[in-house]
Amino acid sequence: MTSGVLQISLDQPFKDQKPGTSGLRKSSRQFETPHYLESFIEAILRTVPGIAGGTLVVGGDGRYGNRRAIGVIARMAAAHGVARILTTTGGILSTPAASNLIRQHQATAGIILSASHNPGGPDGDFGVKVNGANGGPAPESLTDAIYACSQQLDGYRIWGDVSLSLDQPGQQTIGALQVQVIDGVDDYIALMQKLFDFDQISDLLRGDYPIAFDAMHAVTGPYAKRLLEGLLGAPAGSVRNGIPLEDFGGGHPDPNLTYAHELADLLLKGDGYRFGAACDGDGDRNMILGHHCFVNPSDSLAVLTANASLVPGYADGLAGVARSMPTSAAADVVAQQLGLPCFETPTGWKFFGNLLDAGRITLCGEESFGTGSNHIREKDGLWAVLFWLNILARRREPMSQIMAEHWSRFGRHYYSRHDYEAIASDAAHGLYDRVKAMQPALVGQAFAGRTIATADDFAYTDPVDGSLTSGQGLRLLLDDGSRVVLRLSGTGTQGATLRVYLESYVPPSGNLAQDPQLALGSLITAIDGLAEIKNRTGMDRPTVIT
Ligand code: VG1
Ligand code: CO
Repeated sequence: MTSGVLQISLDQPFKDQKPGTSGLRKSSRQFETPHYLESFIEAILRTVPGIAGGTLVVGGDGRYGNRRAIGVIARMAAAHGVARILTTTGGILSTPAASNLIRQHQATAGIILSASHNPGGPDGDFGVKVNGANGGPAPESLTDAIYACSQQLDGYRIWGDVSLSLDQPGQQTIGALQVQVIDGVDDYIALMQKLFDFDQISDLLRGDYPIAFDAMHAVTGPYAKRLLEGLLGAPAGSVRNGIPLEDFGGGHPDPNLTYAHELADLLLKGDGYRFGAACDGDGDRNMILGHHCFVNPSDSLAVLTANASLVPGYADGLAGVARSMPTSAAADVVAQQLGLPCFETPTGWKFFGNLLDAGRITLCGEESFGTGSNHIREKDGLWAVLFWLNILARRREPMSQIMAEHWSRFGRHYYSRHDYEAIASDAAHGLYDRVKAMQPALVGQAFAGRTIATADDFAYTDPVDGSLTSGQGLRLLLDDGSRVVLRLSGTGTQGATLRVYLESYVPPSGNLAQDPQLALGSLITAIDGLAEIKNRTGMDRPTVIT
């Protein structure tokens, strides 16, 4: 066994280590290429300010590659003079729990090992995300600098072979580095207990109120079992697929109607459950279902905003709300009626960080099943589940009734996202660039029985630091407030994914009880005609419809 620092040289730098919407995400095979993981970690350790002598939080969603990566990071951290690594038993750490640990322990940064909702295993994906001292995803200025560093790397430093034990809490050292293994669930639960009324929720769940939570064999299993079945008294078995597996049991840990269809069927077709929820691979997303009721994530943010006064952690009022651009304007209408500031940011949680740090917003969310608040700096799946349960415990009304009342007060934003996954990159970019080039001429044209009022590529000036982010999605805004947005995904690993976001508002006096695909039918047909989606992607229908 070699101990001490080794200097390994690279024949040439890896040129493909550009972080996407959330971190560097590639196939597990790619990450197993010799020196590939090490190269990206080296770029992180050379770039993140204050890392020498600092504390690093490290953990992941338990997917294939998690433990190996924690070992590599620890050995490289030792070689770079990091003072302390805080990691968790089994290396299991959800993204929201990691954000909390960084904040609680005043860490310099965090490295989260996850490809989120992408499948795992040797044939699946792996990912590395970097978070800053505020607990949130690194801003683009930092990920750009990490990328630039990776582009010209000629080697890396790593401590010689040492084996790290993650099986139980304890302390180990590698050179001068202290590696502390703690329980990854405790601090998170303590935080939830500060925000929600556990007595009320427990009262609901101990009554005749069967719930089903699907952890999808991913990271939230241990958290959900302790919270829902342990502290809150839901019957054993309420948490399904609760054991994290390296390949998520062969599934796709993406909580939507397509990939979490077993849970969706239980709630939407069956009669056994009053509430259902699922989270993704790393625990930051949530899908919320009631008996025969699917809550669209954009609506979810609006309902949480409208009902926040029922929840202890938010009863003192909200500073403001924010949503990502493709998310529907349902929360905007609530914010306006409540007199709250409302912000529209580009896709990706990193853009909420500055607003949260500056105290300008309390709640925020994305249409992609992400909801969160100022309690941490990531979206938080189980937090959203508890927020909903707290509302249900206070209101004691069926979810479908809560939704119907919400729409009759604020109006309804019919909303859907159509994803065309794994299409040829050339076809996707060709389609996108063509629409972008057409945009200036589209203003004033007829579209789906309306008129196009604005056509642009969304750009955002951060209200806190003034930074500009452009190229965030092609918008067609229609004269009646409806819109269609086209975006190319920044998280896929195979070919390209085209996302089509469709939205149309109906005021409280309108028809509030239509099927969203029907209500949006003319927009769906019109965008296919304009962008030649079927023709250019060669796909008859989207892979996923939300
Ligand atoms: C997707 C979602 C986006 C989300 C991102 C990360 O990005 O659309 O809203 O922030 O995933 O979520 P994209 O670029 O593929 O559309 V997660 O759960 O991977 O941290
Ligand atoms: Co995720």
